[in-house]
Amino acid sequence: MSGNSNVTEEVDAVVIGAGFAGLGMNRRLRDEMGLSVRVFEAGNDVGGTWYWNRYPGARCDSESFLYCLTFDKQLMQDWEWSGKYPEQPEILRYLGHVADRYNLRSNMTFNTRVTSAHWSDLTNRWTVGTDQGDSVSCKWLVTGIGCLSSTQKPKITGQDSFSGPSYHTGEWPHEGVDFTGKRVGIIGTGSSGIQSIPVIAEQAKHLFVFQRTPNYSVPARHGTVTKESLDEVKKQYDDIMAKARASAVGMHYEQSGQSALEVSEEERNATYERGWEEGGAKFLFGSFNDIGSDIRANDTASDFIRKKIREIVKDPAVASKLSPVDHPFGSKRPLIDTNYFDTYNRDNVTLVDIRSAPIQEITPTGIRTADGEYEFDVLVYATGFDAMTGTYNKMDIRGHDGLALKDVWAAGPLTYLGVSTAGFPNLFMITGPGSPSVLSNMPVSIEQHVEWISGVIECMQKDDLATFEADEQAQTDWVAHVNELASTTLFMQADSWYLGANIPGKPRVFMPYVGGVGAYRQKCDEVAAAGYVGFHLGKESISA
Ligand code: N01
Repeated sequence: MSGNSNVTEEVDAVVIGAGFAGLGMNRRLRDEMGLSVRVFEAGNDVGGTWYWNRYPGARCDSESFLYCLTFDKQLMQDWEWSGKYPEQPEILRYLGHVADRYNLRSNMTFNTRVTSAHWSDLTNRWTVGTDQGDSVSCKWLVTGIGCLSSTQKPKITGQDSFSGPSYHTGEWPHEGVDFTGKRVGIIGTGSSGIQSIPVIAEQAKHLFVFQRTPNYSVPARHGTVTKESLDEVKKQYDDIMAKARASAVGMHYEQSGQSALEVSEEERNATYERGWEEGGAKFLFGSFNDIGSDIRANDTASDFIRKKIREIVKDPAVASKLSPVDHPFGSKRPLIDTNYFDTYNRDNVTLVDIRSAPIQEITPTGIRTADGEYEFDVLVYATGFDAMTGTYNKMDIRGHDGLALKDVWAAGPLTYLGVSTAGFPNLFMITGPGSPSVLSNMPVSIEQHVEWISGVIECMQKDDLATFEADEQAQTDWVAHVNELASTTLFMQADSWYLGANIPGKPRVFMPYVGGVGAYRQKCDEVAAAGYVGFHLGKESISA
């Protein structure tokens, strides 16, 4: 059936990745739909993002009870989160529990990276190749590869000469790193940087933070959760998740309906103050509805955070360097932290502003910038990821007539609904570019795609269809819609990874869908209800 004599296995579906997406998809296709499934995972166990990102302080910004799979209500009742925000070890334990509970590892192949996937118009099947020599033929190919899974380590002159160990936050050693008595240099002050800097500072002899762009951050107000509060959530879980699914960002909070500009300064500051005290997403979502769209409204929030930075950080020169001025609050990923700005009051922490005095080279003993030399024993790269497209581009994915996905996406990713791309039949991307994905609480968006993709496959089985493929025009219209929505927001005013701006040479295209999780779900449901309008359904089954 595969037409390839080297094929090592024939299955209905191949799923790439064993994080939330791969686990959820495997469970659905294999256990609920009875398909044969092979899952490939590069790591040596399940976990995805949470398998790789083990840096000190790593935790999720979504509250723990929202950061879960919902396909089994009993699982939701049984699992007891301990933290307000789930910490990396706990999320990894949770995903391990899900794998154990449903025996999801039995058809997973670990330590194996998918390197190629080639579509055949003759057989209407994919042949998936791996770095371990597998060659698996499948009818459906589903990527659950994450949006932030290709680490970005900038090329800096002399970096190979550094004599101490160096680590990327996204590929952290499983045995951990002991910084006791060490001088540490860290490059990067995004989410990974602001989470790890306070924790490393507590352990290290000295920490040098190399900051190119200061970031806004609000306190997370992290803590433990009580059994009583979790029990209360569990009683209302259906309601909470229904709200999350219909919301803008996959969380159940009520979004404020008020403009920051229609209240007095006193009232506005009182609202921000409450958000600051409550912490986390409440600051952004519970305050005003135009912070993300109106620069005048945004200025009020940005000013408030800058004032807080000046209050917290004792040295005014350091506070000034830590205050973002080149982009509006929220135009980069909003950050929440624990003691981040406070950390710069410690005697053993030095902020090095590499915007005004750029890094010239990494030397065997540290970093030389335009204004001095900084010596340390360990170097940490908190420099982020080639987001959303990086991992796709690393695989040799070929559709009709050998068409390479990375060529089709050379000027930016092209998808219809962020789940499918024209020219690549029966390929489904969980939280692909053009879907809400990274602008949402990921498990909510992941499960929506798992459900929608399984709906397509059920329909194909029922109608004995061979192929399912996005229409070029529908795709063009969707990409235009995604861009148009983004252009009405302040997201376009920052050099963020959402726009590919962190990768030299990457096309500047806003990749996620900003229209909101609820609106997006509705659109996907309408497309399905209308018989998958905007997709071509190939009627000729090879089994016919
Ligand atoms: O990466 P980033 P991240 N020289 O790209 C700097 C998710 N996440 O790993 O801003 C010097 O945000 C760069 O500087 P600049 C979350 O979605 C979630 O921190 O480009 N500096 C920046 O400071 C997040 O947004 C969670 O000027 C260089 C930093 O490195 C995404 O992952 C936790 C440089 C990179 O920041 C990525 O976050 C962690 C260079 N050549 C991550 N290149 C939670 O849920 C880059 N930088 C909490």
